[in-house]
Amino acid sequence: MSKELSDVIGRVLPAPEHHLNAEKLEQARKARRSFMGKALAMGAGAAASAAAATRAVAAEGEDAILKLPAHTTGLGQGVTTDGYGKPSKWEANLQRRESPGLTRVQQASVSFTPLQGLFGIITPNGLHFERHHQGWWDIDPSKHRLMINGLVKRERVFTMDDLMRLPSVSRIHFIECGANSAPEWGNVALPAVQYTHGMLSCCEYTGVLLSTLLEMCGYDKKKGKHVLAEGADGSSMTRTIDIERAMDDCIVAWAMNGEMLRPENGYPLRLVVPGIQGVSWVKYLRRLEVGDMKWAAKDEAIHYIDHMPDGTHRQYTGIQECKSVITTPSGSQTLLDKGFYNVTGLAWSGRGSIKRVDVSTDGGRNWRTARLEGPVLPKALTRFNIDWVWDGKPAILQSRAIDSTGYVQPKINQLRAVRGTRSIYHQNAIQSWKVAENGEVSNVQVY
Ligand SMILES: Nc1nc2c(c(=O)[nH]1)N[C@H]1C(S)=C(S)[C@@H](COP(=O)(O)O)O[C@H]1N2
Ligand SMILES: [Mo]
Repeated sequence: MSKELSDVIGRVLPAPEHHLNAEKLEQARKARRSFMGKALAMGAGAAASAAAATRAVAAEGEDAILKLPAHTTGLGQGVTTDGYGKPSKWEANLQRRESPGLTRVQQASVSFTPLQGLFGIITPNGLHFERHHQGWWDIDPSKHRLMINGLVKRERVFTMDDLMRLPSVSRIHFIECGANSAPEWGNVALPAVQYTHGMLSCCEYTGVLLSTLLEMCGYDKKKGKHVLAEGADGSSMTRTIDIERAMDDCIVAWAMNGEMLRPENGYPLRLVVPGIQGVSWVKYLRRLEVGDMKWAAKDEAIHYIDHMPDGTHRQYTGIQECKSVITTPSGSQTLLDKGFYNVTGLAWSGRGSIKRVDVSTDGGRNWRTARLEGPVLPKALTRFNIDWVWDGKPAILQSRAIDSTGYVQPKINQLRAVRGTRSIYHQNAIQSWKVAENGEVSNVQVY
């Protein structure tokens, strides 16, 4: 980083409900006001006053670097062998949360990933979003079975041990609930990216390719056109997958991010359907049936359909189209001073890999191309970063992703022109975050 850049670097105050209690938030705001006050009193120009504010922070910090706190002089704690390792206590507010925009019936059925607090592309297992149609279970793997039946030469029932002996693959893919960002259809401005986009996660999955299992069972290559996947929970979750997709990149997975699946995410077995909405990623997978027609199960005939402007319904619209969102700065965060910011976010496409991400800081009038951080993988989240110097004036931050098919992420009004406003699913429009003069970031729509 250049000297100039280090002089003007800004600070982001994380979203209050995620990291800080109200008292700390007020302290930080007061501190900000007093820095800005000092800087303005010096009568300096914008950059100079930001630099002065930054030096005020640095000067405060020097005291801390000169002191020797107990952790530099004492004996630290011994190794942690009592149970599963945990994050730092200072990170305790980074959690999955219930959305303020959803009413719960008996118990909450969705928890959202705190995208604003994550780095890179992998979602830690303890922060993976959850969506349960009928609650989750911790199923005994020694009793769990997977049956493959229908249009196959050899119907089979597998134990977990049988499955885990087979040739396995490990691949990184995103999972996004089809209803992610749904409130934006009706311009319900949820306050933070955790709630607007947090039904989205990305993990490395390990399991046996569905194609390996179908070949083993001798599926009917002439008549077998579809595969039905069924879960072992009370939701009767059944979903149809086309045979081409089933034979392409679907995984019958037992692990995520190097360890066995978490119970919330389908332990001990789930289907991974890369690029397709979360509902097809059947958890607690217990049966796969090869058939010659689509099943039109309840979760594909009544739910997970798109209401079109002409009154018709679209069915089997599983693909998650190209989409992106800026995760910092994002709604409910506060920019503490003018100056340099690393604007960062995520982009993904159910049809392939991300080719380019453009970022605008003026509501879509001007665009600059962001840096894509590697690895850029198909049907996986891609991290992007771009430099920005905030001049302290109101700004609107947006990102626009383009995938390997050339598809460009639409504006909300472009999407509404085709899809109307009564949909729930597949809302992939450009997200806008407004930065106010006082540094507060909020969710707005730009047409
Ligand atoms: N058996 C079963 N599979 C399921 C569900 C469920 O309720 N039961 N929910 C589906 C939905 S709608 C989504 S978005 C994803 C959520 O996966 P996650 O809870 O691991 O995030 O699982 C899908 N698979
Ligand atoms: Mo979902």
